[in-house]
Amino acid sequence: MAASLQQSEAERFHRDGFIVVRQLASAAEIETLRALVSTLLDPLQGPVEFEADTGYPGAPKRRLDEGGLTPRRLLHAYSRDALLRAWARDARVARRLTSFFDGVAPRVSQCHHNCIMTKHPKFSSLTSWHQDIRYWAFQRPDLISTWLALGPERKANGALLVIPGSHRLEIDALRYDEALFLRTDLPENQALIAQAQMVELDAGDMLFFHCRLFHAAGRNETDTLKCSLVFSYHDEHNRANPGTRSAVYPSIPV
Ligand SMILES: O=C(O)CCC(=O)C(=O)O
Repeated sequence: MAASLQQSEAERFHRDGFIVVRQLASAAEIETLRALVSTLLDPLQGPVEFEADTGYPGAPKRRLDEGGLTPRRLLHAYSRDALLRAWARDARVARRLTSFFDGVAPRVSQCHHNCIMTKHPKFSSLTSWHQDIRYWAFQRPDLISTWLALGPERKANGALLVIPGSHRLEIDALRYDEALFLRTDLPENQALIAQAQMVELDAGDMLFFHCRLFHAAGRNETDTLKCSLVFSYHDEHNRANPGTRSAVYPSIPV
């Protein structure tokens, strides 16, 4: 990739807090990944976060409620399969992350995201406005997640919404609810949310987004499963705080 293209991607990433790289993965690569996801879903292989575990609006309250055992995240993607490990450490991804981390080498976290997000028809809940960093503990709040679409992502199946530039905002603690989602009853939050932009993706597109970027997503209203492969990275100088859930498993150099 030309240095100037890499620089302009980095500039846009730093300005907006996200960037979409179209067709980073080929159709053949996506087909292989989708075949793997099918084997992980049937028969279902754990560990899995179920809809009932999310506590999100519209999710079944208990695992034994109708739809409660619908898989929402196939956890620990990195340790599930060599193909997923290869994706976490893919050179096309690593090169961009290094550039977004101002030349410092990335490490993939095994503690955060590190999953295949699945959004099933019928029993998918929506995700309210939040920043991923809210439950993560690192020396610096400067991590980047990659979101590889394994199929189309549109409004109808719960595509992500982002607020461009929101990773640079300092938000008063009173503007969050107890679970650290943005309170939607406050006019100042409503004005912020009005700036949201939908991130429509096709299979093979990759979204890179900063851990302070506000984002949300809707339900899957279609009759087709949506799935995406998601990893989070920090630079090798930015360590997880000892004793926190961010430090439970070591990060892996990419
Ligand atoms: O697909 C979704 O519902 C969004 C998931 C999300 O934002 C997250 O896991 O941080």
